[in-house]
Amino acid sequence: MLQDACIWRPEKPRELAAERICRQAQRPDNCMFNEIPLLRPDTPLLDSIDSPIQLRDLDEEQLPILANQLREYMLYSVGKTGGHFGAGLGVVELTVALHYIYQTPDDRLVWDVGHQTYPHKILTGRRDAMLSIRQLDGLAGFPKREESPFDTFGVGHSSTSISAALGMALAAEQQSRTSESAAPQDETKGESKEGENTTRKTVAIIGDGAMTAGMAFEALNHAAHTETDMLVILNDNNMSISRNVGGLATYFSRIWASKLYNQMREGSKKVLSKIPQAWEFARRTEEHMKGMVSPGTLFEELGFNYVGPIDGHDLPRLVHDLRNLRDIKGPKLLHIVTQKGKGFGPAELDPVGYHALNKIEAPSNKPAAAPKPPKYQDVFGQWLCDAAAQDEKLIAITPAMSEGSGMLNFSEQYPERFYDVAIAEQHAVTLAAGMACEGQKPIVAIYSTFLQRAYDQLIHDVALQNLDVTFAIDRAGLVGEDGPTHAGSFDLTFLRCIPKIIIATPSDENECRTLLHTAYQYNGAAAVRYPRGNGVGVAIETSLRTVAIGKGQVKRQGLKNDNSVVIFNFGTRLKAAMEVAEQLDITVCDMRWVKPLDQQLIISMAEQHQLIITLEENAIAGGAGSGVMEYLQQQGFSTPVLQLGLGDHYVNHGKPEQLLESEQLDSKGILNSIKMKLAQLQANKPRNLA
Ligand SMILES: Cc1ncc(C[n+]2csc(CCOP(=O)(O)OP(=O)(O)O)c2C)c(N)n1
Repeated sequence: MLQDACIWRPEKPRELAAERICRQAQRPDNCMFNEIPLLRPDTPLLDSIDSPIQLRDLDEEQLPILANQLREYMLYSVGKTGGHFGAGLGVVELTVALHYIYQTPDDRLVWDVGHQTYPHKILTGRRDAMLSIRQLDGLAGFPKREESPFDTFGVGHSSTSISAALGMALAAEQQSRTSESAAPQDETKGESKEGENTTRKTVAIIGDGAMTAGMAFEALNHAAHTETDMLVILNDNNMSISRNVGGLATYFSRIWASKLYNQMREGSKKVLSKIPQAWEFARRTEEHMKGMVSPGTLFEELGFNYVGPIDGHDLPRLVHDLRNLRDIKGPKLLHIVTQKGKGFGPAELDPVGYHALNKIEAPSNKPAAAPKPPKYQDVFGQWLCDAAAQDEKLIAITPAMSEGSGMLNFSEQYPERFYDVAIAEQHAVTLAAGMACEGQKPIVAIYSTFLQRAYDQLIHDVALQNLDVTFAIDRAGLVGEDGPTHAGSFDLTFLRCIPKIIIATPSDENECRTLLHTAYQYNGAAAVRYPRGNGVGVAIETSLRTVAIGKGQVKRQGLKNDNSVVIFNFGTRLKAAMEVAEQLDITVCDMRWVKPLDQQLIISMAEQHQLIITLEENAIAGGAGSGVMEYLQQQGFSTPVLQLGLGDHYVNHGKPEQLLESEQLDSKGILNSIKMKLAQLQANKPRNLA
């Protein structure tokens, strides 16, 4: 049966022969896969490549065969593990060409976002390890410097590649100068470090989505000014996670559409260059036309040598152009046009749906699992629609994350009040500030990790001016398989110190709705942080209700004795706290608000208990528990406090439950920590008395 279900089924049976020919690489670049292989495909050429050094030994004619096997292997491995999908398929040919032409890892490839690096990982000695990707102790889903010398720059957030590559290129120039000036004094030291290649090349690979961020343009601007030798490859697939939006996206589409014009231009140049007056006239006319449609004017004006647009799946063309560009000095930009999900039929048709893939489970006879509670992102999305129906001043803003943030329904129901601003978190926040100045009520839906990008805007543009902006902060806390680049570990810490902002931490999906509405009604900066994934399964009210700001709730009253303990829970760990409380018979408070804290509740609980536990899915350093400690200190309490949360380290990727366990934030870990603290207090008692 499994055999039957496995790999690479041709669309129609009669195409089998053609597919076989294709596999034998007589038409290697024409293969289209329509199913994910469940069994390891036959990829002999790929299997012979354990390092790009071997790849560079291949004949150019073999490269399309390799690309085809690489694509098939990637389908297989992502089917086994789940993970990012469409973006990697779109850069298979580019990845092969880059490692073929450049002397990696001496020459530096700097990938943007990094979700497209599965083919790069496969070609750089991690083929078999791909089956561990995004799993605890396995490969990371993004480039990671500790993982491989080929991963030159750790990444996960977008639009960093040009800055990082420029830094590397400038460093190469510095080192080259140093080694040149060192050479006459010491003839034996011709190079700056043993074996180091100081004329190394640097290439940044950035998508059209990532190019929309200000940071990418800051780097382009600087790169052109320095005239540094580097190549930027713009991988233009017209997609971010959703369809790419904005003037830049339109500009790129026009460039591609004007390819015909470009070809005509090249043809006429050759003819006209032989007639000087006609050439001068044509040149001026061309300058004029360039402003309208010519490829790359923008980049050329910035000071880049622009080449393209070219078909990014045409391997011979890629190899040819990269070879030429490698030997041209100065800042260059190669514009390639690719198809997200290339080579896998369903992904080509639905690139949004196939941005990432879930692990393919083999068919089983097990009864279907019970439906899960709604995801927090959808609870937010529903609240957004309901609140918008009541208040026409409501505006919703997303920096390119409309699907992930649960805003699709809203965008369809209220298109005129929905703004996808592209990957531009800083702009999203200040845009909201501007709207708030004019009396609108903007909501910025943003992942915790990406809000880090807009910290100054949050303080300087929103909070300082006391503007009425609500932040719906998704993916707060650990995020699982995406790992530390995407974990929302710090928002409570960096928000808590901002004057005037209010901060809510719902502990279930219904509280999420209620606190969102309460924050929205507050006239000022307000943040509600909620986690990735599904709710805990409580009923969700349909009404739009608010609760008191800065007031928590006693969820469970514990035993009053010499060992009495209270847990102040902030957000997602309430269920685990309640389980522990049942076992130890202790008190639990759902604090709801990190700012303002429920000071009355804190004081009364401190008076009644011998040990206070603070619990949060945020860095302990500076988090909600620190707020409790500060307040107790101010009030002169010396009740011992145990702060539970994320330690002073980055938490790697893995299943959410594994990570919670490793951070001792599951019920077992919380229980152990409390028991240990109680034992420590007991042990210290006699010593104190002695
Ligand atoms: C700063 C930041 N904001 C948002 C994201 C979420 N994100 C991941 S991939 C992606 C789309 C990137 O589009 P593009 O650069 O064109 O690459 P493609 O997926 O099309 O290959 C987005 C918005 C991110 N990684 N970093």
